Amino acid sequence: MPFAAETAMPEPFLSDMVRALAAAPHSLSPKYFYDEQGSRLFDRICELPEYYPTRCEMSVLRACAPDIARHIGCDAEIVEYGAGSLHKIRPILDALDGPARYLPIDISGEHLGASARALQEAYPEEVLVIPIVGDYTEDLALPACPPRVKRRIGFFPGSTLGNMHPAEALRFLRMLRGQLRGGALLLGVDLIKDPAILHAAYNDSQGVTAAFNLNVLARANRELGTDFDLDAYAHCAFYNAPEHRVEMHLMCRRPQEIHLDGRCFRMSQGDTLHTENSYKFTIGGLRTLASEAGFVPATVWTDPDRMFSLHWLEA
Ligand code: AVI
Repeated sequence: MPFAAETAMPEPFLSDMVRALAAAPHSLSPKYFYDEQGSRLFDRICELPEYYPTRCEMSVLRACAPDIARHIGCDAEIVEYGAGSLHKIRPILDALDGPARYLPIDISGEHLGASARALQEAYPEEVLVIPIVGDYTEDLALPACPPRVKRRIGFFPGSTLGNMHPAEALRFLRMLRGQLRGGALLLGVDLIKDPAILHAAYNDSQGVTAAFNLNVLARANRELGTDFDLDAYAHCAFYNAPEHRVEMHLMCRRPQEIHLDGRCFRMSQGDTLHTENSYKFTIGGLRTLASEAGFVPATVWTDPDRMFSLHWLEA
């Protein structure tokens, strides 16, 4: 769950949706995918045969855990940004040699609390779990490290960085560097590959990604009282090669009138609502971006087919 359901703080869904409908081209932040229903659909996406990123990243984490654990060392504090269900930290905790503090940050307090309790029970000696409810994209004040903690290590898996525009990604990485100075960031990003593989990953045969995309309109109908006709929109996802990104849109199949907040908006046949960018990286490109943000790029781990990469960036 990359951007978690907003149980902790309200977001300006109404004003962002008004803006998206009023201005052409129409575009909305992907953070609005992740209400309860959207988060469930995203969990299903991660299990799909065509959606390789989660599987490939987990395989790298498992295979390289001993080396990653050596980089982390003992008496470290690990901060996971947008931690969700706390699955990806487990291979690392299994390999760590010595106690650690683990601070998962997520905006969905209830889900985070339950996941943190389960993790603490599974690793009673190895780790102290300190969940932090908040929006990790904001510069949160993290609790001070106790004296025995040697370094703070950030963990940002899942290629969620790819859902940010490059300027936003740079700003975000700069903020992380400030929080992690003297430590490091373990960052997972998806790599550029055969467009056919990318196309299949975002156009799965079971239609789960289509349902995930369309759910943002269903969510608007539920929460904002809009009257989107879901049958009038088609899921549309394609690789934009010059921009190195998969784009997701909802394409209007016939002219629509949408009512929101006392206003009426029109969409014509063929108009789209741009709902997500998923940038793909080269290893060199990511290292350049990280350097611009003030990190010193070091070790890179990938799967044998170089589908996905994990980067150790000294802060
Ligand atoms: C969360 N994020 C990295 C996913 C991605 O691949 O960009 C979200 C997603 N969108 C469609 N499928 C998965």
